[in-house]
Amino acid sequence: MRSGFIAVVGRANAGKSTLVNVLVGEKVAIVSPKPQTTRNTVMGVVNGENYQLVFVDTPGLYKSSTRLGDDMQKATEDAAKDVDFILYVQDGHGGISDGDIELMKRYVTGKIPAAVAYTKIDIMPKERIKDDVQRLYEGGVTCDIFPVSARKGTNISKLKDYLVSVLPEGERVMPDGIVSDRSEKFMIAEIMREKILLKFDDEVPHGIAVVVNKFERDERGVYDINLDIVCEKANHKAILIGKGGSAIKQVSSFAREGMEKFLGAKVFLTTYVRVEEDWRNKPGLIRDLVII
Ligand SMILES: Nc1nc2c(ncn2[C@@H]2O[C@H](COP(=O)(O)OP(=O)(O)OP(=O)(O)O)[C@@H](O)[C@H]2O)c(=O)[nH]1
Ligand SMILES: [Mg+2]
Repeated sequence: MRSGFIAVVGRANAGKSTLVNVLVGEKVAIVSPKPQTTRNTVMGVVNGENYQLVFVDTPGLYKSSTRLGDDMQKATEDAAKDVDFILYVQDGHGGISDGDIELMKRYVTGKIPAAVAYTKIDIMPKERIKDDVQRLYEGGVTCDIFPVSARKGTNISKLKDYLVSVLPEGERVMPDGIVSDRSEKFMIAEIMREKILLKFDDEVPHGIAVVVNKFERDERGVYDINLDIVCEKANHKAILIGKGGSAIKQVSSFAREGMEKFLGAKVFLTTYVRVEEDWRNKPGLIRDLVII
């Protein structure tokens, strides 16, 4: 039996959460085309007959400009300290800079065994893959490198088999039947945030937090969910609500569909938008609005 924790780290928007979801075979983390989508570490568990992989998805690495951003960076650093293996995710399609190589080497140190998943190969010229891998090795990256596509599933089972083979011998570290360490309520808030990230542009989605006030299931199996969408500026509130409430109505309906899919049941959703000025720089509010 092999089992252990694998921290999945890399730059913001590299494709970490998408890769974790496809490796786990279930959606445990939200995904969006915008950087800084993931704010919390999220575990995704894969059970096999003679193995258990526990992935720890993390907030992406970036130069933060808020207190929340600093906390997220610390959460990633901490998560990468106490694991059996580090899977560093590099966006192949985005091209590799010297800065990428330096950052990668901070996690691929030899202290904790590591590998690189070089992802998004479905949207880049195949000829570049070999050159980039060569560049990483020449730049001093000393671990195995796996070109993959999470979207198309390319090399995913090869990567999974490899991860099983590098984990230590030992019993399961998580109880059977658990796919994530996060609650349904947490995922509901995240699904709302995901749809806001997808629908709104610029700085609006980055200043959003979602707080679930009510999460109840009635005797017919219908979920009654009430949540607050917290934004950091009055003009963001106006954008979120839209003309005559059209924007919030549309995004809520989109989110409700996502929640129904996730819960496998009907959802009755009510939402309320409120402002907490500059909350991303206020530790008390960060604690209340984001569980890091
Ligand atoms: N074409 C393609 N797109 C991908 C692939 N993996 C991820 N993406 C896209 O890349 C974007 C970012 O994906 P995420 O999984 O949210 O990235 P992340 O690294 O978790 O981002 P943060 O949580 O912000 O750090 C999304 O638009 C994904 O759909 C892939 O293998 N191929
Ligand atoms: Mg993510």
